[in-house]
Amino acid sequence: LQLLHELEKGLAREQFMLHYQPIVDMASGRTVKAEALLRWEHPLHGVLSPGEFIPAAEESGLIVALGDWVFREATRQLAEWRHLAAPAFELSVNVSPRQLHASEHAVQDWLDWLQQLALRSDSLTVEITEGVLLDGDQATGAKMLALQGAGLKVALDDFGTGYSSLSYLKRFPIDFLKIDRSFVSKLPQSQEDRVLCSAIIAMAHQLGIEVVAEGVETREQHIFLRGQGCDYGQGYWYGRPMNARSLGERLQAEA
Ligand code: G
Ligand code: G
Ligand code: MN
Ligand code: NA
Repeated sequence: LQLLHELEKGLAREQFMLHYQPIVDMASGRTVKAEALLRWEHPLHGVLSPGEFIPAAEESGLIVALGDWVFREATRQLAEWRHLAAPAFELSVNVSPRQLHASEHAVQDWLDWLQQLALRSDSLTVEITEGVLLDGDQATGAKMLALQGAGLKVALDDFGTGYSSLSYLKRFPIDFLKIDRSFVSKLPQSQEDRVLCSAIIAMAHQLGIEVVAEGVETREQHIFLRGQGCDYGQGYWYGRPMNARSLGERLQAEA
């Protein structure tokens, strides 16, 4: 209850901010996208990460307002970067199950907002985790399809860690899958993880899905994954999550 009150106050007082982690095109090495990651600059407790407050926001329903804020802030920033530095740059935002389920008009509201910003809907990717549809929730699935129908892209986050990764690929026209970092961290030494990553990449490509490797921390991991044809990399090797200004400078330097 206390936390819920704090969350409401934090939203009203603009204590939330987005950090952006670069996503690099493996073949060219260029920063072609970023994932927006939510932070709460709490006046007493310092910077809080999503794991510390998203569950409470979901339970209370405040996730809808918070998610709308994330969407608007990320797209406003994206429009600025596309205008100033990188006309083809793209962003990913994370969307939680509860948010999709509860947001009555979100899809149309978001499309209107993109139009106001003169942003193409395919410049934005919505990242969902497998949990989203595990509920067997028809309404949530329908919302995802509506987002895709409107031209937004969908990424399946943390791929390989849930029960239903594969059936997901069958039921939804996924654009990207993000290999969970638990499959990447022991590359290239682990023979099992080499096999799993190669197989995931090959399977995705045959289904017309592009692949993002998460948690790439070393040059050797980058080289191995690039050699397997992985499309994009994200992780400390390319860059940590950073504030908007730092990412803007990076985009300008690469332009
Ligand atoms: O950056 P960090 O390691 O703290 O992120 C942890 C997790 O929080 C990520 O896996 C991500 O899925 C989730 N997350 C980050 N930003 C958001 C957001 O804006 N909304 C939701 N629902 N989840 C987020
Ligand atoms: O679940 P999701 O992929 O949305 O979470 C992204 C989270 O992973 C972010 O909180 C980010 O801080 C973290 N992260 C990003 N790159 C790396 C990395 O190279 N290594 C590790 N250990 N964590 C990372
Ligand atoms: Mn994510
Ligand atoms: Na992930």
